[in-house]
Amino acid sequence: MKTVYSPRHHGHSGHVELYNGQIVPAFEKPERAEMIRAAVEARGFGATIAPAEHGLAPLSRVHDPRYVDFLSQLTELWLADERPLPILPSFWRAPGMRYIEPETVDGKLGHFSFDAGCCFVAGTWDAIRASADVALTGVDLIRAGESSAFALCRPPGHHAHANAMGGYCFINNAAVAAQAFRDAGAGRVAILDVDYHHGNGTQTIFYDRADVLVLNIHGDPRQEYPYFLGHADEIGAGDGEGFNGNYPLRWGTGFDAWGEALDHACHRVAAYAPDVVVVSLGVDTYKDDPISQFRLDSPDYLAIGGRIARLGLPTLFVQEGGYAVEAIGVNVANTLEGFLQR
Ligand code: OKP
Ligand code: ZN
Repeated sequence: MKTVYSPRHHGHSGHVELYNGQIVPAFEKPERAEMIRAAVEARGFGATIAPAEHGLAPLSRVHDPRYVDFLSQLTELWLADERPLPILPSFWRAPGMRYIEPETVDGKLGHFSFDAGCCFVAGTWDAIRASADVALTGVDLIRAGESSAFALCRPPGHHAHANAMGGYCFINNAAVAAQAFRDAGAGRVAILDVDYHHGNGTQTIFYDRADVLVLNIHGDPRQEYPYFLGHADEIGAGDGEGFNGNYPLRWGTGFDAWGEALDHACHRVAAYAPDVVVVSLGVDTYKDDPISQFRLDSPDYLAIGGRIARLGLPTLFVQEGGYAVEAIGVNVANTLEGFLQR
């Protein structure tokens, strides 16, 4: 299994987040990707390759082009106003307010975001583009006949909506990849999101579509971020009814219950018989994750990879979260190793 990686993720660094009412260094930091790369390379799964440039067109297949424009122009717009970096949104609409894109940067920031989890620094846009190219190059590998690939994306993507950033996510790399598979001729794509947090962006993007099955195993939104989506009764709508599935689990969940949810989700994937599976691979389900509340341990990730492998389907792993930096590499590498031992 090849790994797709770009050092351009380093441009998204030195940023901050609001955490428990304090401005703190961001949990989603460059060391994460480097720990993953080191661990995966040490196991010798396959070559690490650089992403190919795919441009912005594949991003606009799942995102509003005006949102992609906004991301591409944000830093320039902010600096033109003689403001210091970083950029952090802090104004949002309440239901009942208007959906009209404001002309000024603070208004645009609120219009195109849903929380303060997306801090912009000078290299952020370049890192976002590289991250999407990493996912798209993973798609290319599988289209060229590889049975699996690992897209070491950073920043992550699964919280990003068609027209809004949030939760450390700007462009929804997994959604872009799934759409690219469809555009290349795949009839059905399944997205299995095993990150600790519900993939609200991915769910929303494909909610009314039957051609992309989206399944999420995550912290119950009654307790956990993103709070306002991810309940079990969200099954899809219109043509997409029956093609979205959520497995919300309570704080403290261990691998017994989590693994049962995975097994159920895998049966659903198998019944859907997709041409390809995209795994949104977050390892913030780990017991010592600093912002999460599940209790998976490192050997459990071998079992997760093994269960996904039993589907016997072409599989693109797309990196999402995981914030216990000292264990993130082992946990990701264990998942891939469990998959490869099929
Ligand atoms: C991104 B990914 C709640 C803080 C939530 C945002 C978490 C974003 C996670 N106390 N902060 O899904 O790993
Ligand atoms: Zn997460």
